[in-house]
Amino acid sequence: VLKMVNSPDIDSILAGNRLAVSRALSRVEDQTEEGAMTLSALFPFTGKAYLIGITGSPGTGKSTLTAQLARLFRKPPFGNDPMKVGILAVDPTSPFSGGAVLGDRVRMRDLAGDDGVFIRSMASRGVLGGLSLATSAAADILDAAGFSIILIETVGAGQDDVSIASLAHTVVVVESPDLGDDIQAIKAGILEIADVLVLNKADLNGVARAERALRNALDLADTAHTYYGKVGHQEQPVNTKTTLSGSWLTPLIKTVATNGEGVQDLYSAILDHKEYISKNDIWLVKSEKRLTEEMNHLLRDALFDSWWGKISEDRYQRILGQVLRHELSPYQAVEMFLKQPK
Ligand SMILES: Nc1nc2c(ncn2[C@@H]2O[C@H](COP(=O)(O)OP(=O)(O)O)[C@@H](O)[C@H]2O)c(=O)[nH]1
Ligand SMILES: [Mg+2]
Repeated sequence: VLKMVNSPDIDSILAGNRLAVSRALSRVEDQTEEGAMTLSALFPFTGKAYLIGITGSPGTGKSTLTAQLARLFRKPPFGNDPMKVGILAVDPTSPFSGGAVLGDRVRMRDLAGDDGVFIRSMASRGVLGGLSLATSAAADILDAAGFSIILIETVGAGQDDVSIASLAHTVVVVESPDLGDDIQAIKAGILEIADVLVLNKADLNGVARAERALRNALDLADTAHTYYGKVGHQEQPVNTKTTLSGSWLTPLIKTVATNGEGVQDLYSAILDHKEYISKNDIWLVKSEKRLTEEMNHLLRDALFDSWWGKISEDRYQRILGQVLRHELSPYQAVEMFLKQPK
């Protein structure tokens, strides 16, 4: 049976009260029991928001692009009642007092005055798995508070990529030509999770070379697609967004986030992907997969905690000693712990 949190609190969050939202975000970030209760009370009101992941190496221009996209989502065609936009900046490499966060704040300063925009930096507080759960929880709170577009900026860092792929409906992978000789996505294999691929900093030298490398990689991944942005080319945009069999083709969009060039194309490509996943029931499949993974993750943690608590320190040390002396294999040790914890 769930203990209920203060219901005026829940009502304030549902009404979009910024202070209440902010407090709830802190609670889930600190992974308190109150945070878990808040999430449970809000859960029936979640599942409506469109989650867009913006991922890529540090310095590729994710924050600048995110701010530009937020501005577009706040404009018509959504008319007099533009959608509310939540921004979650997740950076496990930089503590909250770090320069990157400050930089992001400055870049997003003009958005900060907009009541329909909520910006939150989430810094690392422990393990990566914990951070991805906290990000998912933060997205749920913003969702319940009526933010229908949620932009999640994450640094491409191994495990984190995978979790953004299962959290977001649409994943935008950002590259730039100034990262050295190799394009990062090809090395790290993050092209696989890209629904939309962006080559930002299209104003810099080396953009043609980077573009060729990315197109080759897309070709190899059998998702070749020429969906040209408007920056620096003469070719006509090709409007084929899917293969003949109907699967999504990852477009490559060139942008200059600092002056907004190509950002409208990026925005259109994101909305195309949204339409594609909505039409093909992929939206539903993704949402179900996310919830399944989340429940399994919590279940694993809870089972671990409860078993760990049952094993006596004495017995643990004794069996560990036997393993270290090669008298027991680690497999046998685990079997013994499970059969008889004390
Ligand atoms: N020349 C150029 N610089 C850019 C562009 N986009 C971002 N930057 C700059 O690159 C730096 C890193 O940008 P930021 O958005 O913080 O990257 P993030 O680390 O991926 O979030 C900043 O100094 C930006 O002003 C671009 O399109 N062209
Ligand atoms: Mg950033």
